[in-house]
Amino acid sequence: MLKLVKGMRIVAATHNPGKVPEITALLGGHYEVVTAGSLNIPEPEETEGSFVGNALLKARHAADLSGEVALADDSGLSVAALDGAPGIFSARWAGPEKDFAFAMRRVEERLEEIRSDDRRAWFTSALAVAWPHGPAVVVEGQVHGLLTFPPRGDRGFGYDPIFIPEGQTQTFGQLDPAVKDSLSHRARALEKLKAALMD
Ligand code: ITT
Repeated sequence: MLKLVKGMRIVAATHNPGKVPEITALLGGHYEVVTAGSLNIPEPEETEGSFVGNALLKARHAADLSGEVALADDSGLSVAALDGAPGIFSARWAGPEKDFAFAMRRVEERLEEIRSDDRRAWFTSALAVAWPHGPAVVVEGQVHGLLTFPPRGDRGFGYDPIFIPEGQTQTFGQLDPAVKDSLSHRARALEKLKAALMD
């Protein structure tokens, strides 16, 4: 049976510095987390058309190159009025400079262009674990909420300052990281992963 054994080393197959503290906190100190970047594993091209596909691709790439178990996250913001955009293109909307102030303005401008006042949105995280040249497991979690403009707060990363999760009045950019980690898309995906792979 596939299991993640406590204390083992897991390669976090991400090059996004915003995700690393969240993944480390969510793994609850039970595992030794090293990043793909620190092992000089290059970032693969995300060629799949879904969060699940890209998470599997990134985990497989890091596991095969490192020879260790790897965990990858593929995630993004989907806006109801924009038919789910930016979705899997969330990172790419920030351009090569990874400018998320620009990406958040782009979301606001698109909503203005179509004159929509529907502010519903959700984050998705697909988490994949792959064994080197072996099997892989993937799960998905979501959190729904509302967008707000202008951006508020300087915590978190990416689109956090424009997203108010259901049941809260502040954005992920304002909330304590522990609150985000208790209800985020990534936390919900990790709950499923724990049920599947952890004792
Ligand atoms: P890796 O592939 O190296 O992990 P990346 O930034 O390219 O890094 P993704 O392809 O999964 O990762 O892009 C996800 C983007 O969606 C990310 O850059 C953020 O802008 C956004 N995003 C995902 N989770 C988020 C969160 O919890 N808060 C804010 N924005 C988030």
